[in-house]
Amino acid sequence: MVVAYGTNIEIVLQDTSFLNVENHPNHVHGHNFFIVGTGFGNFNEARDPAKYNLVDPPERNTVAVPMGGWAAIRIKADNPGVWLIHCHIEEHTSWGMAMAFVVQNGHGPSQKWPSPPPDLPSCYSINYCLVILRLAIFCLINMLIMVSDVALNTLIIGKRR
Ligand SMILES: [Cu+2]
Repeated sequence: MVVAYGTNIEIVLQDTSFLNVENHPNHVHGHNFFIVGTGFGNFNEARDPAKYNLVDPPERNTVAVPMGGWAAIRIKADNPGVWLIHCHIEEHTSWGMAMAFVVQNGHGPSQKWPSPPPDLPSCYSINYCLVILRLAIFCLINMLIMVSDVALNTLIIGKRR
């Protein structure tokens, strides 16, 4: 999802699975949001928005979506970047309970990302190659240490028997 700077986003998080209904604490990066509504069962687009709290909704960065229910959140997209929304149970994130949304730059000076520094190495520059080469040498040395350690331990254990 790509949105213009300043867009108001409403997301309804639905938690009514057939097999394993459980609480999913959903966290949004880069923004706070307002929890305008929660309920049990499936969200009804024709009925449920009328019950939203638009007067003093709680402002959070994480919402516990009720077991067997839903939570509606509203985000003011005023922080340019790529932001993750995910269940904060890491295992669930690995199952795919995650998405990202992109907030485009605005027009004001504090509404856009600064340009990259002029000395930022490009992917094919010599500096980038040197970084990769250093990493490769570091990994190789670590592997050699691990292999020699295992070999030494095997030798020591072998001598003890
Ligand atoms: Cu979860």
